[in-house]
Amino acid sequence: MGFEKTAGWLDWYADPSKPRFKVPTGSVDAHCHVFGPGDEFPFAPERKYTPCDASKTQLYALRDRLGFARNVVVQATCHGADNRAMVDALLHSGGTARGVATVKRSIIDAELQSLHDAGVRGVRFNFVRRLVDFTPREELMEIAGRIAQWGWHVVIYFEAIDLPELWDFFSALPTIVVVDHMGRPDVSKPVDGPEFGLFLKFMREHANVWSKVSCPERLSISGPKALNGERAPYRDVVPFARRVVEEFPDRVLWGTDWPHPNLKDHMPDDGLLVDFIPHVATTPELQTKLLVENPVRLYWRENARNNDHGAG
Ligand code: 0GY
Repeated sequence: MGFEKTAGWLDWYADPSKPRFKVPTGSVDAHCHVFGPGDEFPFAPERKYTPCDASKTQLYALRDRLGFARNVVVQATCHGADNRAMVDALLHSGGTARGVATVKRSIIDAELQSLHDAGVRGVRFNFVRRLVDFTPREELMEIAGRIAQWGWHVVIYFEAIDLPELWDFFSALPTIVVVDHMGRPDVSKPVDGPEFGLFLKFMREHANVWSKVSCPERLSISGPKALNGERAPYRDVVPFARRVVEEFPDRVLWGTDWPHPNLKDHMPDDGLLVDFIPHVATTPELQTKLLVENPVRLYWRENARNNDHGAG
């Protein structure tokens, strides 16, 4: 089945630079996606965008190019709750990839078990209105209660402006909760201001909440863009991500967000994006926590030295 990309769609960067920053051995790209290929794994009828193809083979080639060892493949909304492309990527990873699925309340235990066996360790609840239709809170809470029994966690994606309204629901989730992209702060506002202050308070008051310090290319207003050899990109995002890494070093993750759905302005060179990391995790100790220890503890618990942070 041929799919026509959404008008203005930006394809992923074809020939990324070799990063200057050498990531620690065993590093995990903890937020990335696969798209189709559409001929093999059709996009969902309810999708809000139609992307270019971005296959598992292309994802794993990028992993090797950037020097990473493992991936966490997050179900993209263009596949709805049809997790086949993501699961296929996990099954062809030789154990080097874990997954985050989208599931409906109607899923049966045998299907959850089969996702677990493939390497799924979480579900994603998406509150970004341009990406998904509304799902009732009680339905999501029921799913969270069920997946907790598998030791999985919940990944949440929302805009900063919606945090006050979502606070109580998030607080009631019974698992580890991982926030995508620092809850999408408006980085034109001060890092010490009330909006980001609320997010930091949310993390402070909930020891089960983690954050991905990913997606500077999505959040940045002033750049510079990770293009044309720029090794210090997205400087307006740095204070936000650095604050989270330094205050919560044991609860942060980083990911490329490849193949970068829905970017409108530019498509970053993923090699230069990796060079963003040492600006926000400034010591080898912080880098190892961010890229190795934390994601291994969450996604490869059986390999982690400390099992104390597992949910469920
Ligand atoms: C991201 C961000 C976006 C899209 C999705 O699943 C998705 O479609 O997550 C976005 O458009 O902001 O994390 O990939």
